Amino acid sequence: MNRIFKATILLLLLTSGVAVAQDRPKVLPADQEIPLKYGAERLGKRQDADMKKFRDNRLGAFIHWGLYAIPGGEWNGKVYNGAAEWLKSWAKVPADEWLALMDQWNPEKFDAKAWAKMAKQMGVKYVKITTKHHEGFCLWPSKYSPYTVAQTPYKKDLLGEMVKAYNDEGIDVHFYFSVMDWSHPDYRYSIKTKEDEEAMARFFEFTDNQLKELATRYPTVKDFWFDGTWDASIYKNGWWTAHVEKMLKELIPGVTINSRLRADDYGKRHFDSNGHLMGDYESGYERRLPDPVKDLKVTRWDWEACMTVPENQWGYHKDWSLSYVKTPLEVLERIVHAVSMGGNMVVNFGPQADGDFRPEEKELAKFIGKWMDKYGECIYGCDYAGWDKQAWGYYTRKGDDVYMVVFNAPYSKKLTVKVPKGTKVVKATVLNGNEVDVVETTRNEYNVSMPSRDPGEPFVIKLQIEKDSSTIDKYRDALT
Ligand code: H76
Repeated sequence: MNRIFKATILLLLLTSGVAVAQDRPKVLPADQEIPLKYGAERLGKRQDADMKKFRDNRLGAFIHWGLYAIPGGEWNGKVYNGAAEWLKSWAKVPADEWLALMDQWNPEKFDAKAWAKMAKQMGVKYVKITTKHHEGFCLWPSKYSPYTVAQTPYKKDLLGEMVKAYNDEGIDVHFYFSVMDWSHPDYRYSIKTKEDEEAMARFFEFTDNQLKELATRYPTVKDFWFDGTWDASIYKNGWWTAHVEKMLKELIPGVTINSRLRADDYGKRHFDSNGHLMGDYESGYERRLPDPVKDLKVTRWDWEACMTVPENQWGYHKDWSLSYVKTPLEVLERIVHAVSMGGNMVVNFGPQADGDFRPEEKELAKFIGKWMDKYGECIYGCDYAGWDKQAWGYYTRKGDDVYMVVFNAPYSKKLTVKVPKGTKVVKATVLNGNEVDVVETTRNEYNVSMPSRDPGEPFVIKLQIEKDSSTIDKYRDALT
């Protein structure tokens, strides 16, 4: 009986797939580590100024813009519910037919300055732009591909316009780049023959050229975020992923690279065979947040999550009624939740083919911006606080300032705060508001009074703390 029960539980765990956080490799004791040529280049977080900036930015926007915005999820009269940027694959459209969409690429309403203004108003500190998604269409006039914006009626360098406009607003630009390229005849999913090997060698050279081109044409780029790196042809060539990281870091000092690019000598992705993160930050959290225990316990590294607003639409899809669409408040909660666990959050936008944003996205950007304007202090430059999570919401922290971000106001109007031993709360102030009462109820526990606020808006209370010399400031598991 017991055995059957255990087997059932195991089966449930195994089959629940995505719901179970991916297992982290164990970090081996140093003397048991396997020597690797293409493993992690460093242990622990990068602490240089560029990485700090990446981390302090905390809130970013994703822009998924390419030919897929034209059909918007519909092909030959049929609407596909799958991700719009994958429509070529869902509807089995041959590459030449798909790439013929280039003749229709002419975003007349595109206004880089207006886009940058929108991002600025939303409070994002960086924007990740799809320079080239899986379809292969390049938003810059790449001299290595016939499928670029230069060969469309629009003609101009869209990427260049964006980089300039965002940078002019003080917003960092990150490049999304899909290695997998459906437009390129030399791309292989796996290597089975000598011919495949030769084709893939040419493909790597082509990709290197495009990356060098991006890095030299747009030297203010701060980050490369690689995608489409999950095929055997790439992860079995870990040397190439290590080479790309090195090449970009030589071309752009300080640039950051996501873990998704990387594979080691044995084809291990993200984390090498010794359990160490490759690249500068973990980028496995797509449409989900890390599990604070399973994912973040082993060691602490930088990470960035990204999320769609509907369930799974990155590129523009004409029908958002086909899946649940997160409310602006839900999006906000995920941003705060990410920062409370020590990560960054990137919110996705899929602009229309005409260069405008759909009304839902404009509204979302406004909502987030309004809140960030008032309460951004608890997001930018903030980190995991190391205090036990309470049901009212999330803590973030900047040095000795601890922020309570209250999403669920309790009926009692008292917000419980449990502090680590040796820590005292000496003052509580509502951000943009008044001081509120703090009463010590029992050892290491306080009640913070709720201010009277608009119940529809999460608010923030800043706690000033004092620590005695016995306090050891160490990270604890962020049980959320
Ligand atoms: C799967 C996949 C891709 N990764 C996301 C960030 C989107 O670009 C999606 O198409």
